[in-house]
Amino acid sequence: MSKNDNLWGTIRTKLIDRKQEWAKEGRLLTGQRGDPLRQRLPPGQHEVKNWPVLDLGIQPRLSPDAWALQIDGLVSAPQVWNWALFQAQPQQKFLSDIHCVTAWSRFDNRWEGVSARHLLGLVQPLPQARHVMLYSADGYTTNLRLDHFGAKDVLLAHSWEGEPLTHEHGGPVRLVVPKYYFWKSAKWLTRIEFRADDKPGYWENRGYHNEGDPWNEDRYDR
Ligand SMILES: Nc1nc2c(c(=O)[nH]1)N[C@H]1C(S)=C(S)[C@@H](COP(=O)(O)O)O[C@H]1N2
Ligand SMILES: [Mo]
Repeated sequence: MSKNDNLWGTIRTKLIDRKQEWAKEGRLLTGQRGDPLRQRLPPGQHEVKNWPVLDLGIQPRLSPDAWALQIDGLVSAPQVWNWALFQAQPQQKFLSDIHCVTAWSRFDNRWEGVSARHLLGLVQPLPQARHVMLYSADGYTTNLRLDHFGAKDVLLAHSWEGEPLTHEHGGPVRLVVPKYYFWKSAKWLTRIEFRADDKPGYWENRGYHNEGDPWNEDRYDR
């Protein structure tokens, strides 16, 4: 390991520690509820025009050829999509806002990809399936309720603002779940597992809320 790797390792650990501290302290909590029909910004959020990069500091560089998505667990028709199969699915363009739990929001992001609704129609979850676990190439995981995953605005995105997603932002394919804090939107998505029981993911295991609705200010597990 080089000196730089060690330095980066230390910075990364500090960032993760700080986010865990925020959860313990309840940082940024306003105690208010928001109304998405009357406001654009959920409580405690501010708007940014740039697009910050947030992750665990490991940013896999996956070429589309090296990427595949496994869809398995409690489904009638498990799938493995390589890039060609993924591209062969119906493509959709969605517009949505990002709300990150570290308090920035970014409005009107133009995404393109394959909708979660389309995926659900193909794989047909079994009646026992109630939750999904998302797995990423950097070792990250996050959990969603099946009905939250199946909302009509959820997208497996490969493009943002008309350009392929950069690797920093989770390319070749990331999930976008607009109604929940952005930590639910797994970057470098490689597996979707359908489950009967719920299981916390990376941040859900470290003091963050299990569902993460920004309008309820579901920042932390408290
Ligand atoms: N695979 C993976 N996905 C991830 C993360 C991560 O560390 N690894 N971080 C999450 C968090 S906390 C946020 S805020 C968003 C950030 O996405 P961005 O870097 O494109 O803004 O990705 C989410 N998805
Ligand atoms: Mo985040």
